Amino acid sequence: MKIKKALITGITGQDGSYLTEFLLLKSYEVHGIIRRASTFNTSRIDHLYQDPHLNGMRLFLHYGDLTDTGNIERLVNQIKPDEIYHLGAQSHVRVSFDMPEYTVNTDALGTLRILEAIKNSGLPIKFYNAASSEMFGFSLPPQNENTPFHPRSPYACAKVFSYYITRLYREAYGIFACNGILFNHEGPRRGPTFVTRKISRAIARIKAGIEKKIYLGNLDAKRDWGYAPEYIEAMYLILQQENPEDYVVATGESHSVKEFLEEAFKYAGLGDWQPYVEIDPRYFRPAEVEVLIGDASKSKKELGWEPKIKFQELVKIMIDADFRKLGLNPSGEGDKTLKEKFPNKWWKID
Ligand code: NAP
Ligand code: F7E
Repeated sequence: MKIKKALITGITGQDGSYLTEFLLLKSYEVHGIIRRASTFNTSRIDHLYQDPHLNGMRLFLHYGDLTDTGNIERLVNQIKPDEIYHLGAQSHVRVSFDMPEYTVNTDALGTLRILEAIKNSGLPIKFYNAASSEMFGFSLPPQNENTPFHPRSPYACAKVFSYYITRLYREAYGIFACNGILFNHEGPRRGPTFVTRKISRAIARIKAGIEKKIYLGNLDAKRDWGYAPEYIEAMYLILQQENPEDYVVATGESHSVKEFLEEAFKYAGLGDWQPYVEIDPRYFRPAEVEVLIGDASKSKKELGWEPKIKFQELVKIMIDADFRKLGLNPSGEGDKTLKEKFPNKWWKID
């Protein structure tokens, strides 16, 4: 049987690392684009990497950048992947207000560069684009595939372009190009400046006596938070369908940052969160997305995809992981949930 080849942009990110684990277990040959950095930026995939001189290697890393057209064209033509999972992005909404041009260059034009490379290659490459619930912005919840977009940040504007250019290349050139409109998905590998991980990490540091306080912005914003490894399976399923389409992936539950704090401090045994939290206006955004609640009924019906992990369990999983990382004893309910709900889980517990 022919071995399938996948190319992943953003392989060093939260989602890229889980997807690599998933595809390697599915016997794919996986190629990933990494950025040259003066420090190592591969910590999330180090456990998967093998010496390139060994036989039977199935993970290959290539230097590249989404802002470099020639590099993207060359990699697509060299690797000739069956599937491209385009996850690379400047993914921080707050930062996109500070770096709007860079964000648009990477997140919007980066997608166009890959689609052009696919089109010019003439190869039958399937393309997954990481679209985002941020595109809905101000639109009233619940949000599904038919909800109008009302982006509220340079990041969201770039993702709207990226969404439409993906659709256009599907309609105009017949490319198997799909959008996964994923709502927030989190886990122990989440970047430490996103709010869930910022909180779980700070709680572990408070417990360990390293920190006393956590500084946050808007506590009233509500998000539909799911568990990242489950969302990776949806990405894969989207590219295995008969026809290329766009799908919302979400839990259908929404909670505020305040509720996350309540749940997390309680589970960690610290009691009320108020004494530990200060508001720092620098974390406010010039325009905020107040409420996101996804309606993933299309994904359930057509992909057979449904999330198993909901809010409270997610909080426990993240706290357990951050406790373990600091050598603290986790209370273990999060780990127990993972074992019970995923007896055949494919990802490494962090
Ligand atoms: P992440 O952890 O921030 O990872 C982003 C990845 O993109 C990293 O590998 C990063 O490389 C890479 N990258 C950034 N700029 C690049 C550039 N100019 N050229 C090449 N690579 C670049 O993001 P994530 O949470 O895994 O999310 C994956 C994708 O889904 C992103 O497109 C994000 O916008 C989108 N999304 C995420 C969520 C969510 O809740 N996680 C929800 C909806 C959509 P470095 O490691 O070198 O920085
Ligand atoms: O913010 C509020 C903040 O940065 C969530 C990205 O993966 O999901 C992510 O974007 C909420 C916002 O995620 C702090 O104002 C309060 O309302 O964790 P976040 P995000 O902006 O929802 C979407 C789907 C993506 O596509 C993005 O790539 O929490 N908040 N205080 C804070 N947020 C942060 N980061 N830091 C705070 O101190």
